[in-house]
Amino acid sequence: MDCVKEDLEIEDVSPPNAEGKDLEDTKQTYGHEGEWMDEEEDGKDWKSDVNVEIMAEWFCTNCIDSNPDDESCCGQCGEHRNSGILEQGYLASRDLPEKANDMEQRKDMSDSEIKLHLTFPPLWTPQTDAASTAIGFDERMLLHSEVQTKSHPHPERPDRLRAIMGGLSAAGLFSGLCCMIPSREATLAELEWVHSHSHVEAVEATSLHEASYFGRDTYANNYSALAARLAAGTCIDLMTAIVKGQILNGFALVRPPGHHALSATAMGFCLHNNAALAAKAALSAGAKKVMIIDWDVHHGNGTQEIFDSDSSVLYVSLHRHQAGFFYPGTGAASEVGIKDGEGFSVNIPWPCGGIGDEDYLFAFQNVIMPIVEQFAPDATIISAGFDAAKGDPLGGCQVTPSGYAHMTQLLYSLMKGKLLVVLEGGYNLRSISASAAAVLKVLLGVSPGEIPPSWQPTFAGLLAVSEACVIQSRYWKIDRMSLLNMQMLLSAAETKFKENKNDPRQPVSGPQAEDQPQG
Ligand code: X5A
Ligand code: ZN
Repeated sequence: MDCVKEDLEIEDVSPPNAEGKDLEDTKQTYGHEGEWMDEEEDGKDWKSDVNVEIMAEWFCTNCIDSNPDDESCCGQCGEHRNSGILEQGYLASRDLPEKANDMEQRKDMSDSEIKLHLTFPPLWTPQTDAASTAIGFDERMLLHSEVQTKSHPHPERPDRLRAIMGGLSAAGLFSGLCCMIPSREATLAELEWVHSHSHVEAVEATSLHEASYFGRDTYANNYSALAARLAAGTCIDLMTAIVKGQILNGFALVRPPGHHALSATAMGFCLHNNAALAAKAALSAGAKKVMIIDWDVHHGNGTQEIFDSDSSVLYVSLHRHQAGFFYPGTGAASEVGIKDGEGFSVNIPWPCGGIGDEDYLFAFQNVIMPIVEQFAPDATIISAGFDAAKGDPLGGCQVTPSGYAHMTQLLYSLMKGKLLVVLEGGYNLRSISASAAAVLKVLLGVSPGEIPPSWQPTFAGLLAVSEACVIQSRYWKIDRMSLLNMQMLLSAAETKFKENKNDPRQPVSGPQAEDQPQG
């Protein structure tokens, strides 16, 4: 097992400032700053000189924040300790549903109070002529979970898929509307389309151990290699079926996620790069040009690396970057691809958190759609993490289900429906199940409607998009007028920005940010 141990110790994260990022990561991932590092060193969950009394706590199913034992609702997100979120996803009552269903108690409740407790699927009409949409899912992907040795649950947990599946079923999005494709395991030869032989072996070898780690945050148990093969195989099969015209589009509800997995390294909760494998499958099924658009809040460093020098795969990513201080640290706008692939990586790096729908739509309108129209892909894969969603414990951004629906719609129109959506990250169960449902509806042919007429990016969003525009205009035609317009908005906004206490999250044209609810 010598080679395994060696591989397990590889941690290929080279941030510009590892110390700053580690602290941020630990805090964001585990909610308790520094706590995790203590455990690594001494293997204890608590220090007796600090915690004289041991406080009982519970971890919120929805957002994994810790709560004192005497509270019944999560202080962070409001979810009831025993809510039905794993069965019903975003349609579960946030509060306990029994109260509203119990006629005795209900007598004393007002109509609006009852409405608060009962949630119904919003009304919508499926397109009857919609060509088929396939879901890829397999319960064996739930077997991949962290062997609990830490005091805080890992955010990348099996409940993520339970909540999404629950929400989709409760909303009636499955029955008769979608077809399920049976999952199959990717073969080792397929995995080597994008991964090194030793990487594939290292992942396979984890099945011999009850618990193993790639770096500090990427766990594996006995079933992780199986789950990772199933996730990859599901994406490969869905993509192949789309390119062959057997289905119109597909949603791969898979885990472990994939976009941080490099050709030779597992990292960032990712074992095999599912989206990259789907892109290779598209190419071998006859597609000449493939696009991967990655809206996970983290940069897909693995996907970018795999196709860095490849002009047949266009990689586009929107992500929180913070000048390299946000995980994984890569994805500056200046990273455009190398050799033959120069100009085939497009990075839109948000300089801070708090980025929302209007920034994403602004990026789609000004950089992404113009480039995608020129590239004219034969197949499009969305690396769909939902950790930029409002309420996500890691992302700190503001995207709503409607924002995800509009992004999907823009790509849907361009690709005439031919899309493969691959789940990546996303850690607030309510946010991810509502977002996944919104995306699936668009795949089923339900339009999210017009984009609201008046909307503005934030200063931070404008900054990132115009930076990407300037850099990408070396490779793609970017409309002169929209470049000019952005420059003008920018200089006007710079003045406002200074007046507005230097908050880059202010909308570029309004003081009304204060009125907007903060997630
Ligand atoms: C897939 C994904 C996040 C890794 C964060 C590590 N990974 N701190 O969202
Ligand atoms: Zn992510």
